[in-house]
Amino acid sequence: MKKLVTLLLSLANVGLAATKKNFIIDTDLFSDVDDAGALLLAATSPDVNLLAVNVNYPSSFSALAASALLSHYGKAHVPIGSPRPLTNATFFDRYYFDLGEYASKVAYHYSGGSLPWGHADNAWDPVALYRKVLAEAEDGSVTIASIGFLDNLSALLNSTADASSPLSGRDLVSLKVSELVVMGGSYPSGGPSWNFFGSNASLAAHVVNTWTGPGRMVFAGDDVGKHALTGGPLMAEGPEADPVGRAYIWYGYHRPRPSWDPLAVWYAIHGLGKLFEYGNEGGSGYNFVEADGSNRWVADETVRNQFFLRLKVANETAAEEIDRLFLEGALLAASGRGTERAKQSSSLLPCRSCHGGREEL
Ligand SMILES: *[C@@H]1O[C@H](CO)[C@@H](O)[C@H](O)[C@H]1NC(C)=O
Ligand SMILES: *[C@@H]1O[C@H](CO)[C@@H](O)[C@H](O)[C@H]1NC(C)=O
Ligand SMILES: *[C@@H]1O[C@H](CO)[C@@H](O)[C@H](O)[C@H]1NC(C)=O
Ligand SMILES: *[C@@H]1O[C@H](CO)[C@@H](O)[C@H](O)[C@H]1NC(C)=O
Ligand SMILES: CC(=O)N[C@H]1CO[C@H](CO)[C@@H](O)[C@@H]1O
Repeated sequence: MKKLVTLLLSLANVGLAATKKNFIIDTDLFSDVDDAGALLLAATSPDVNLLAVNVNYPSSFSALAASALLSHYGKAHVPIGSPRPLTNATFFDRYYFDLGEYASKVAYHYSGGSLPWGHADNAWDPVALYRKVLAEAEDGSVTIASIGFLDNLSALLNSTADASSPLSGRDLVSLKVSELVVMGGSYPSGGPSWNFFGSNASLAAHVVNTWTGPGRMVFAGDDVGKHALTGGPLMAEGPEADPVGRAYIWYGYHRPRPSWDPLAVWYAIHGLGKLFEYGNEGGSGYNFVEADGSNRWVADETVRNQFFLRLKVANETAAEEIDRLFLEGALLAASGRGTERAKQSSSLLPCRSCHGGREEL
């Protein structure tokens, strides 16, 4: 184990020397746990320079959980935005009466980072945060991974000059953003998709239908991660007190989950790589979102900066890659500065409580 950890650390250090992608994540981190997995990937990837995390669901626990996770994985300094007004909503599975809640638990037991427990009010306004980090970034250097609702991005596009930049939100995006990766929709077409209608479908339509280049907009549809079930090895073999491992247990009671957000973030980090290919033949056309959150791909030879993803490997192969990275990231955090905190959390949370959940199912 020690050798493995040393190897991982040295790999991470090699990564530091290479160019890292400037990255912003926009996440709901509330009604599904795969957002937490996606944050683990981004926070522990040697290829990512995480500039900011915007939360697009107004629960204070979502913002606090984002802070706790970033802090655990060594990214305590990353600023976090949250929509207002904040609520104290907690997830309740009113559809299946089956899934559990994780955000408040992660927020409390792993409290840390820029928004420790009790300090959700200090979260940035998402648009102000977007504008600040975009204005400070090199031109054409920023990747945004949208793994939840698109409300904040709509507000960013509509924003006007402020202290950070004299540019409009749309001009700032054109100048700074090289790629927007959007998890949501069905390709080439399909009915209402959760990330498009779950908050405000007209805002999702606004972002997708009026996005301006030259940056690319790439869609990871609902089909991409649906059958790639992950989290199993992290729950079973990961560090006992890893917060994302815990979150998967609290949410799914030891059952793995689809990898919608982790696979979207994997693409945002690595590009097509060994997992993906573009699904739109010839790389042309554009996505159109309707007012109800359904969508369709429109053929248009003149539009060349929009793409949708298909897995080019088996679901199981994609899942193995995500599971491998979950474990690597969790081990790195547990071996480094995370150790003390992990021990502390472990004593706070006797593991019996989580195994109890499984037995009751
Ligand atoms: C949420 O809970 C905190 C801590 O109990 C409290 O200070 C705050 O007023 C609550 N916010 C809302 C909107 O109820
Ligand atoms: C941004 O402006 C569009 C119209 O141009 C509007 O439909 C949308 O609701 C606005 N977004 C927000 C977040 O207010
Ligand atoms: C969607 O957002 C817009 C702009 O903020 C707002 O005017 C509209 O009422 C919202 N629609 C729903 C269904 O909440
Ligand atoms: C993933 O699994 C689904 C459901 O079994 C199947 O329809 C799909 O073709 C699989 N995808 C890949 C890339 O193997
Ligand atoms: C500053 C700003 O406009 N923030 C917005 C982020 O998006 C939500 C949803 O539209 C708005 O309520 C916030 O005002």
